[in-house]
Amino acid sequence: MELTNEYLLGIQKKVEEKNPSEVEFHQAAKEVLMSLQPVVEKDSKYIESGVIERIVEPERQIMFRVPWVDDNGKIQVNRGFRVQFNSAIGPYKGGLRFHPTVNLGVIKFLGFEQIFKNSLTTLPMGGGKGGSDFDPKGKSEGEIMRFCQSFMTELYRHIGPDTDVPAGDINVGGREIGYMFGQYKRITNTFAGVLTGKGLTFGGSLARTEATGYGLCYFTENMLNANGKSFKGQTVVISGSGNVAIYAHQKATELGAKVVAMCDSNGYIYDKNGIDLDAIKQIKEVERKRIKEYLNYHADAEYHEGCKGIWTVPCDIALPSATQNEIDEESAKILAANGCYCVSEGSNMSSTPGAIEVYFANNMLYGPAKAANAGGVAVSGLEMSQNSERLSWSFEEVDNKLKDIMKNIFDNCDEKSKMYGMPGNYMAGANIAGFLKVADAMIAQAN
Ligand code: NDP
Ligand code: 2IT
Repeated sequence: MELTNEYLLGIQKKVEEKNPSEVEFHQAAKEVLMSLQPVVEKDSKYIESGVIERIVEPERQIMFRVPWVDDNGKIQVNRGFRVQFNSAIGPYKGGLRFHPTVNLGVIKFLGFEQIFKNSLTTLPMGGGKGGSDFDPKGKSEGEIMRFCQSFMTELYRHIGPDTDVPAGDINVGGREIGYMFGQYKRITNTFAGVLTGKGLTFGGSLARTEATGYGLCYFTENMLNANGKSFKGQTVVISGSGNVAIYAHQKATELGAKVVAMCDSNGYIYDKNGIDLDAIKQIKEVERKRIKEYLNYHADAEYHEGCKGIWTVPCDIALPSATQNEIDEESAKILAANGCYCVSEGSNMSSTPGAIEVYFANNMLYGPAKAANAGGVAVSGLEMSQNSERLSWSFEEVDNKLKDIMKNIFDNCDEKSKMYGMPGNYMAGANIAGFLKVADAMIAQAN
């Protein structure tokens, strides 16, 4: 697919001029604009209302200093971000990422995609994202706690249960959310549903931990079924070994697949017998160590330095679940040559534009992140509902709602791909379906 529509090309040009060096944001915007070509050609109201010019401009972006005291008593400083991108259909909602690669362009691509993802869930959530270039690797518990507290000491004034509700993302899990929630509560003297992914003793939802990985597999199973296939008996490669990857492994295995490779940013493991998830959980969730340690549990498995090599492991289905642009054109070609017929994205913007072209050229099934990984934020939305009614639902109740939401997302992507003349292009389907609801709300609200 190419971006050829003159009007949309003009918007893309402006996005690039007004936001120089934000390359990830340019990439995310271009993919959506490309998908919207048949939409503006069918209904001129999306041009006349200027809604697309508006949707690529964040409502508000906040950048702040985060000073924190390290274990030697020295003050360190990081940069904090919160981009409140769109509130047309609900309070800003989206995760916080702590990683040295975080910059404004990364947060803006994530916040932009979150608008459409949250719309697809059908729940009332706008789009936002935040985080910091803080690197938790090698930091002590105390340093991480003090960083989280300092981060919230600024962030608290910008968020609220009806304003903006952050959650986790890379390197922000239950522990960090707990520290940030505690700080918010102390500063404001309110016990409020202002973050999701909370601990189960203070307002967290059952199944939120599992939600993104489970949801990814529910979406993928729906996509496979619609194309005469299923996870059963398939060989699967999952990149990453964090929250999304671990629960994707668990659900894919439950659905009958064998997961043979996983990775972290240092390297990947290949276990022809199927990766032992208990070992991974022990290494990653309990000990917070490197994936290489897996060899201490299974000496006959292989470890290879470098995470990119994971895409050379032959598989039927690939579930990238680490970070953006982790599959490039070269890796996509290797996957295709080795017989992989389905790529479904747990990480946000897992694939470069070149990789996506390879998927389509090889008639592979492609589940785009904003649809495939929407289960996490969907259960965050359910956590907000439970907090509002001051009740908590059972695991089964939440999991069943998640299953329904993921099926509905797949059906909606499928339907829109057909309606706009691109059957099977779930990327376009997701972008269009996510866009239409938000755009109509923005037009009605004239902002
Ligand atoms: P975690 O921090 O729990 O795990 C991240 C995993 O990816 C780790 O194995 C990490 O390795 C690896 N990783 C991170 N950055 C890089 C990098 N630059 N290069 C190579 N490997 C990397 O995060 P999550 O599992 O929560 O998030 C994974 C992806 O899923 C992200 O793209 C996130 O945006 C997306 N996502 C997360 C949701 C959630 O609910 N948590 C919801 C929807 C999407 P290492 O430990 O070596 O850094
Ligand atoms: O990318 C994502 O959807 C997330 N990191 C989860 C966001 C959320 O608010 O639960």
